[in-house]
Amino acid sequence: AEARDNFAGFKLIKVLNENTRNKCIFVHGSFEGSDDDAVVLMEKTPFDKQSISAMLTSTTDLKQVMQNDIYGVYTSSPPPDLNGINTTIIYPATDRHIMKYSAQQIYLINETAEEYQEITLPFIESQPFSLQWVYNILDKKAESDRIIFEDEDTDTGFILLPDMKWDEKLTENLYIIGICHKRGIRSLRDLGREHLPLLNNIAKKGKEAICTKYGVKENQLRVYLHYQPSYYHLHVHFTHVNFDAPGMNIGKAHLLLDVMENIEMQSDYYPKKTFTFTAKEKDPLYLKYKAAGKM
Ligand code: M7G
Repeated sequence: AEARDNFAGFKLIKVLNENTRNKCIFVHGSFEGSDDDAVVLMEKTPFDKQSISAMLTSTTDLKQVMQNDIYGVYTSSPPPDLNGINTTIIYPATDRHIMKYSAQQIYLINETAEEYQEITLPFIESQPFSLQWVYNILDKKAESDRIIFEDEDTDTGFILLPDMKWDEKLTENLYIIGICHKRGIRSLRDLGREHLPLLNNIAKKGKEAICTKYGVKENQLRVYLHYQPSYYHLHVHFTHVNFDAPGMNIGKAHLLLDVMENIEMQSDYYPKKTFTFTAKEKDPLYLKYKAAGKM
């Protein structure tokens, strides 16, 4: 898909979700002249300590809302370059994308090893989300200019680059992903002793590269995997400890060091474990558990 200069021809279909605290909104729409769906994710950017003095000047217009004694309330309009909105356009979007970004009731699923084999694995093999973007990164067909670090080894190698959710402006909300070169490791569920060199490598070299490039300390990085992930090609999340990153909740985030230690103690820990994770009510995986009489 090619880059756009503006939202000309965009038709809003529905606001999927909105969060006033995180200051983000997710919408479903379409572009004129096409039947394809679009999902647009918008998030107001955090304040940047470095540019705050440039914002507190005559370039920022103030409009008074009220004045009471010493208390003046205004709406202010800083220049757009100091007051941006991070925007992700997913186009063409599938029904799964619309579902992923919709507000819905969530439920907990307990997944035993047997249920993984009987229910979850067939679901994963039906390719819930395309891995094309992952292969584009690994094959240097997209985002190659954004690569922070690469280890090319086919067994233990990986590519480190900024997550789509991070605009790279502030280290306080640093979000980086490490994607392994080896194909076929779907998730945490597949990991065993044979993957320890890979996990070790990602933990060690990933942290080193991030600390060198962004000047953060090793003990300021949260390093973890998601279960369930959205994309079933093994990848590791690196986020700044000060950042309340989405997807850090109990049941979803598993610290990489804990994962490595559990595997060291018992190689088939993850293939055998019962996982508990959340799923949305319209999530096909939740519907499969429901259809199997498990919910
Ligand atoms: P996940 O645990 O599989 O999914 O992580 P979830 O956290 O979205 O539920 C995948 C990670 O990859 C997420 O943090 C996404 O923001 C990130 N990501 C997804 N896509 C499609 C891209 C992409 O095209 N480029 C980059 N750099 N990151 C992406």
